[in-house]
Amino acid sequence: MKIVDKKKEIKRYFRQAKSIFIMAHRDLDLDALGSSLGMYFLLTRLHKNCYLIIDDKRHELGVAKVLQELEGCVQILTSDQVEEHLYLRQKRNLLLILDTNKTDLVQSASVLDLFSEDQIMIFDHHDIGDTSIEASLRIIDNEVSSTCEMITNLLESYKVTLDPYYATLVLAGMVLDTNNFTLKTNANTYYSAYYLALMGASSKKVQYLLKQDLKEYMERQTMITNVDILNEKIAISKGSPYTIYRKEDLAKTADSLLFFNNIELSFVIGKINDKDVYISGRSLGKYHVSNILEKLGGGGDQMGGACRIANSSISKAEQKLLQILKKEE
Ligand SMILES: [Mn+2]
Repeated sequence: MKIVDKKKEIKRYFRQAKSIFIMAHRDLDLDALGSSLGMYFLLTRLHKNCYLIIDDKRHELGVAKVLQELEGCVQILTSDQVEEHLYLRQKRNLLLILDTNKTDLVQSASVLDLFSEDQIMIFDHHDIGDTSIEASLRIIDNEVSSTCEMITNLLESYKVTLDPYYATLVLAGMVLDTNNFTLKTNANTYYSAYYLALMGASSKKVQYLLKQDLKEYMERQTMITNVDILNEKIAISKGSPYTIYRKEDLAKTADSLLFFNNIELSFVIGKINDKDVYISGRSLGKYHVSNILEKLGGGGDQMGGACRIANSSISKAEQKLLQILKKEE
């Protein structure tokens, strides 16, 4: 469903609301944060009282930079502060869920209980699943590159322009989710980037926000070198059994594997703590990642997903994955 097709309904919801709370997924990335801030400044321009709900204690590099640069410019609440900030007339509160649609992935699931279904709106580009949040307006477009692209379309329909700094943040989310306009990129994606550039979005600043940590990069490169190729099109990389990885690094490595010749599907297996092994999967579209990883208790959508295998070694997890892949082929 395209966001522009729902323009009227969105506008009606916004018109009725006094206080609007914006919540994205846990472990904010630049798409979640960029789209949240794009939405925030659109709504403040419409004279709404807005809040971002952030419970994350630690942030990835780019997100940390943005939050530091914006200190004092944005009303940020933790989930336990939401109730006291609700507008007195309950009906005029609105909760926007961005860049996820799942109960188990939002910053705080308990916040959902403070709002009724008709006070919740979802803007997302991931598939619906078992744990999707009930909301009367779910704008979910899994064809679009990023939530930031959706927000750009919304900005355009409102004819609202953002300050260059904020336009840059929205562009950063798009660059991140498309891996520099290589994944899920179509004419509308370029058009949205163009539209943000017209507002003064700076690609140089985007590059600064997306700067990486060299050590983490090298760890990912090491993982890539430990790769097996199945049927010439499925890449499976494994981390060192002595290293604890961040989930994002496993996901980024799986992203990178898709850049190589013939690879249609990629998996990266690594430890995320002493006991648990995590598998991150990515697909160019031919294979459905979540259909595969659901069999191991995970989830996701066609293009990407993950699962956690408790009390396992990397090789045990790999065996389980290989069994499923053999059936799949
Ligand atoms: Mn996203």
